[in-house]
Amino acid sequence: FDRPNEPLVTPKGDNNAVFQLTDEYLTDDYKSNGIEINNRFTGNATDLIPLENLKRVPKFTKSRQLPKNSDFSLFLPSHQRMADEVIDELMAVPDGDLNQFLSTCTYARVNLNPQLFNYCYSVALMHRRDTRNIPIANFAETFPSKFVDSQVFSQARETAAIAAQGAPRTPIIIPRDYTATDLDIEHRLAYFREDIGVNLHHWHWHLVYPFTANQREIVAKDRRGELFYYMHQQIIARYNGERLNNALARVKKFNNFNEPIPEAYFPKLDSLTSSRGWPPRQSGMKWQNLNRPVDGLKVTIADMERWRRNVEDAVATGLVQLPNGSMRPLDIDTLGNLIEASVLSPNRDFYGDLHNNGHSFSAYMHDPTHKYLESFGVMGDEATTMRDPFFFRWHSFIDDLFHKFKESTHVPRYTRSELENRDVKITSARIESSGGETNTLNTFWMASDVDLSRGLDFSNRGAVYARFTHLNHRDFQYVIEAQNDGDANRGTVRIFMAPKFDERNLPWTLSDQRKMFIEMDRFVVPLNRGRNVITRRSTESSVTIPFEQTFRDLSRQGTNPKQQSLAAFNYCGCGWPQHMLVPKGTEAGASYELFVMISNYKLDAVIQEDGSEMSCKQASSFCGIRDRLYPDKRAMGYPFDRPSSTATSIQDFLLPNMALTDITIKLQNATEPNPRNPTN
Ligand code: CUO
Repeated sequence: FDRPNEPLVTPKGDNNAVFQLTDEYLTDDYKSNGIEINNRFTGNATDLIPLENLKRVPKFTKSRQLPKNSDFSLFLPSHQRMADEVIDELMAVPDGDLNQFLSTCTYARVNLNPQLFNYCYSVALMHRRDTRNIPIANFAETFPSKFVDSQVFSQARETAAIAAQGAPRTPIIIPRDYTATDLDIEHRLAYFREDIGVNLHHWHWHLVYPFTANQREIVAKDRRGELFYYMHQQIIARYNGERLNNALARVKKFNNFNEPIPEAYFPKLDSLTSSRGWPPRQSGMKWQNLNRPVDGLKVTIADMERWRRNVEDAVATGLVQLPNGSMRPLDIDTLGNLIEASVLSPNRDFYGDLHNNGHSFSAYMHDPTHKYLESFGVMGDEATTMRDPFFFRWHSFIDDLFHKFKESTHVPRYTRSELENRDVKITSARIESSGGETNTLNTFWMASDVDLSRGLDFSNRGAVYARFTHLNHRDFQYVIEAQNDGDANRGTVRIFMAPKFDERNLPWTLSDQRKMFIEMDRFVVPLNRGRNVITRRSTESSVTIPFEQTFRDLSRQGTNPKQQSLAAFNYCGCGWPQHMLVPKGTEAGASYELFVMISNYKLDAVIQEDGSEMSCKQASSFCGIRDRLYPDKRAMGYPFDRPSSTATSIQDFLLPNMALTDITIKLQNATEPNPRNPTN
């Protein structure tokens, strides 16, 4: 299943086949035309997987209509309906009957578009009781063409064809600047927008939090609407901080839907599914009314403006209109579902599908009516959308709707008792870098290898590495000293960072700076009576997953497939990549403020509903915990999610249980090879 570009067919009755397919599984192409089918695995197969006759053969009435060489996007209504249909079938196989499940998946894999299959299979693995501990294959390895320069692939094929099996492989170098030059100022942010780990995180987040499915419980996860707001708000905050580090102003929200868009994007990606290039977007293009029957997409800019007005009314009045005309109070979770829109939106007719359609408008500016038979641009795919500068302009517009709500009178300001933690006082907070410096974070560039071979249809097995350059930082730790004059108890440590100055190099007002604070970590600690020294390593962050988890560090797993799957076990891919935890900073040193708070755990604690084993809890700040309640009772982003009633600067905001420390982020503008690279 991990090799989407290879057929699954094997000759009938071949006992060396990995998948022993019977006629039932074969598509008409192979069933009746007399082609003699070679078994690609003959002689190599050691583990045989017999398939059962299906107790229920899925019809796949809608989903079969998507051609196998078509690209797939969840933002398209017709594709959503296809995915809903397939997910229903995969979920309908009785719990515990893994042979039937595997056989049904095989049938789906043989008969359906590979991208559609991969999405539905991943959702099913994640949501079925009997498969929830099975790791999802790394999407960048399965579909590498969504993540790396298309020129890599012809070189990769050459390498695979020439190099002998088992011979050492030299990596193919992906240049750092392959999508544009610095003549385009937006290109300064390419290292952020095109980072493989960042895009994988975003894709994985949407896989964990689908906005559509016929089975409500797949969508209706704890606070998923609020998390849609918060995770994307943090992406915008991080991006704005990076812009300041690159001498650019914060991103301008896309406010006028009829305005030409100056930021262009030329992705230089090819789709290996459709064998076509991803369409570029030129400077000065505009949104156009969309009428693409093939995608089930008929939506006008006037629709978008109407939905926007309705959402803005809900934000201004603090009330949601229900389909029967009655009103109910608006909350942040409902607002998230309503704007996205997910199937939990309380009134989809009235509030429409604002955010998702924004992606579609942006993705189809080059062919709004399907006149040229063109597919969507990168904005139309959750795995590629963050590459485009326009993603951030669109999501700044979305973010601003949420901020307007948080700034309205419908969201009460925090009282002092909601912010303070009586008896607890932070006496100092500092950062110790592994390089030995205090309150300085060190960033640099690193060259790392990814294995592309799964996503490529090579006959010659073996790894094919691509070496790409990404931001990284030296490990560090926080050291926090706190005095507790009360009884022993617990506290939640909340760590944020923001640039100290705005784009004009002036100190921030709190109303702006609060939107710039990026969450670095959040964790619960015991507080003894008296003096406490809390240390926490940067690698333990509740925001990130380790590098090996983002990229599935093959170098450490050996070549034995069994070893590999063991090492990949418990792999949960949602989480901000650890290598992007720290903003780039500047060579001269960028001034940042480190904010640390210890809040009262009694007001933070969440009682989980059941005691089942926890999995995927690492990156809980952005991804929640699988099958559990979001592990913090406070509003997401607390204490910066809403304006302060009194403070105008961060200094005014501080209470004894908080601390603010000046820190510097220094970039060493040189590239180091990743010591874990298998090709070193
Ligand atoms: Cu994540 Cu617009 O929701 O891309």
